Amino acid sequence: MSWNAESARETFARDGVVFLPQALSPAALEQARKAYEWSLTNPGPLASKIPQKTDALFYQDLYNPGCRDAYRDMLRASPIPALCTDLWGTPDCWFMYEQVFLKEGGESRRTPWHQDASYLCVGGKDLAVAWITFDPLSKEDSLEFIPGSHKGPLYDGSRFDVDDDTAPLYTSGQMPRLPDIEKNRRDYEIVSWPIQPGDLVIFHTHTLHGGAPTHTGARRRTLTLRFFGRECIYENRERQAGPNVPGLHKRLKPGDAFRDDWFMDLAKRAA
Ligand SMILES: O=C(O)CCC(=O)C(=O)O
Repeated sequence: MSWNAESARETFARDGVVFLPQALSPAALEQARKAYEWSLTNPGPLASKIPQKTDALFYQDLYNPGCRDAYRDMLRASPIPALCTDLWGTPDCWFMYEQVFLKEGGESRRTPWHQDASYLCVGGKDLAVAWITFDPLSKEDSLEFIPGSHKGPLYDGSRFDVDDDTAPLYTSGQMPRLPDIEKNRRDYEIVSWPIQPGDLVIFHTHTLHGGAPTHTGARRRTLTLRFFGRECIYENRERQAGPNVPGLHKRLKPGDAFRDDWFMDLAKRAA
C-alpha cells in the first residue's frame, strides 16, 4: 500500500475521486475477477449491449438479483468496504449494487460523461464507487474524472444515445442537461491514471466521469461496486431511479436516512 489514509481522505473529500495503487492483493483481485466472470456467464434481466456506431461490443449488466449470493464472500473478504469507511471517516458501509462493463472487438465508443447520482435515489457524503479493471490501461484508455464536480450541480443523466452523449435521461427538465464536456475538453480539468490490475479508483457517485473508447485489439473488463455509508439520504428522482431494490421506493421517502435490510452490511465495527 503506497498511500496515506489521511491524505486519501482529504483527496476524496476535495476531488470526489482517489487513485489507490495496488489496493487489492492478488487474492482480492482474483476474487473480484471471479465475481466479474460470474456476472458475464449469468446475465441478469438488465444486461444490455450499449448502442454503438461500430460492430465493437460495449456490454453492461447491473442489479443482477443473483449477485447478492454470488458476490457475498468476495465482498466480505474485500478490503474495499474498510477503504470506503476510511475515506468517509464514518464507520458504516453497505453494499448497494454492482455493474460490469466489457468493451472489446474493435473501436468502441466512449462511455458518455455522466454522474451515477442522476440514476440513483440516494445522496449524501458517504457514497463510493470502486472501479476495478482486470486489464492494464494507459492513462488515455482509462476512466476520466472532473475533480471537485461532486460538489457542483447534479445534471440530468445521459441516456447513452448513440448520436448525442448529452441527450437527457429524464424528460421533465428538473435537472440541467449535461454540458458537452467531450467537445470542450480544454475548458475542464480532467484527471485519469494509467492502471495496473490491483489498482483501485474510488469515486463519489456525484463525480462527473466518462470512459475512454477501446481500440482494435484491446479489451477493457471492468467491475464497479457501489457502496453507501452513514451520511446518506433517500432523494427523489424521476421514474423511481435505482438502486433496483424491491419495494424500496414505498419504504423510504425523500429526506429519510438511506437504509434498508436488503443491503448487505459490510462494516467491521469494533466490538
Ligand atoms: O468503465 C466504464 O467505461 C464506465 C464506468 C462507469 O461509468 C461507472 O462505473 O459509472
